[in-house]
Amino acid sequence: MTFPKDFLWGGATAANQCEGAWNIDGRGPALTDVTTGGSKDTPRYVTFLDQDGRPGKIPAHGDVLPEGAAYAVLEDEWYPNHDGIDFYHHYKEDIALFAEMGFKTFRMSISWSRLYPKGDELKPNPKGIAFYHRVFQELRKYEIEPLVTIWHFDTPLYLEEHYGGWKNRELIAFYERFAKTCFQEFKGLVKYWLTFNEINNTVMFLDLLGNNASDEAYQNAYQCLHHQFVASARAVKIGHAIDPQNKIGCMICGITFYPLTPDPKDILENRHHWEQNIFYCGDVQCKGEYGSYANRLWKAHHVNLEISDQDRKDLKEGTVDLYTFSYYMSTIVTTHKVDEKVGGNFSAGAKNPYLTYSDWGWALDPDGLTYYLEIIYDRYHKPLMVVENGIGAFDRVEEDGSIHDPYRIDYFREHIKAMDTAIENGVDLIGFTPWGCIDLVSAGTGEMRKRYGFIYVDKNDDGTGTYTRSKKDSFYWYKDVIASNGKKR
Ligand code: P53
Repeated sequence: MTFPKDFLWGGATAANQCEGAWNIDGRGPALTDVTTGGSKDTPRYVTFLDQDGRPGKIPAHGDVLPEGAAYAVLEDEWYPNHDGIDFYHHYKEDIALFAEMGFKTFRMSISWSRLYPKGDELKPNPKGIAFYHRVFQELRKYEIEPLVTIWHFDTPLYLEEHYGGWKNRELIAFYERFAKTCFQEFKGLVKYWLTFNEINNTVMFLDLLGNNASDEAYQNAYQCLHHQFVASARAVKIGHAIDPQNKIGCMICGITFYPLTPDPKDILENRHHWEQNIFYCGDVQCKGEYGSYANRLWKAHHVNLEISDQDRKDLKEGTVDLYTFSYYMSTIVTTHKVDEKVGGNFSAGAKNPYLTYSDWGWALDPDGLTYYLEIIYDRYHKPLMVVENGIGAFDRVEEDGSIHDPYRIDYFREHIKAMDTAIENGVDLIGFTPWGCIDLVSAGTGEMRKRYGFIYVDKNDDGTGTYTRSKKDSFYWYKDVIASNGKKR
């Protein structure tokens, strides 16, 4: 038996992908509310009206709005995040189902624009606060420990439009106010916090999307990241001051990188990928300063960062208590010409002949999880948590309503084994919250049919569906896993 006695088994969600109720009870719009649905092969778009009032759209990742345009919800477009799976009105039922599976913890996020509809107000929206109070009380009823992400891809739209988003240093102060409100309001109800979801995506996606981003794009991405690092560090300090019981973590999109060949050039290139995409953020958030290689990364794209002395002090004083990460796949790095490429969203690059791939082109690689856990634990010696993991798949509902998802059970069985191995090898792993424990809107593609849940939600990509929840085979399987503390799997 390797899993510690009080291991935090649970599941994970994010506000913008499950709550819905996008314009109810005073909530303001977030960027995700002007983002359309897409698919594996078609991107999601962000929609706007141009300066002459004509509708238009740009791909959701990387591009900037044309001069004079304003974000807008357009009549003929589909915005899956508007309704999500309507967790806003179903949270009691959903939490009861989590409790039935035996969840010890539930990862969720707080929608910034539900608390601060525009983002720059001085006082929060009481109806927003009240909603999260109800959710946390409900969790407490079942003794489920909340694990709360403060920012999960959902900066208020107003801050994007009127301040230019995270490029602008002013966002640090707005985020700080938002985070402080969370720590104060939910003191005693929440102990585990994550400051920024997959903070490393900002830079990593420039590479993963594979369309040779400009130096300007890198400049912006690194500057945004720096502001988020400072915001995160300041939030950690505030969180600890408000309640010394608080455990606050970073959250990194964990991808395991492998070199394609033994060519030393590939080995070096691979190491540089780890630095740019994985260590860069972890080092700042866990060690409180930029890694020795940071100058090299900046130079490669002629990046010039504004970092003040106060920033450096904040980073040093605001290091995190835990390192948490998502893990879905590994990927291959090479300096050589690639013959066979992986197709799919966020999975450019060479195909790994030793692995199989999900329907969305993500490499299925449990050993990569062991590898990641061991490398990271050795680097930081902080408790780790796998706060996302899972397989997005097409599920079929049988005539009698049952849903057989052996592929999901197989996936988790192997990944739990991989965690078991890492613990055996000395890693301090304290929790596991599989992604989309209840089906929700995909972040990458905006689809419903890319399902992750143990719980099926009757909601479809054409907008139809009753929002009825039902249990998949994996629901009963995961319940046994938790009850046996990982032994029965
Ligand atoms: P979806 C890309 C690559 C790895 C993780 O992703 C990613 C993404 C962004 O799509 O995001 C995380 O829904 C993220 C969640 C997201 C989940 O992975 O594209 O933290 O919000 O839903 C799964 O299949």
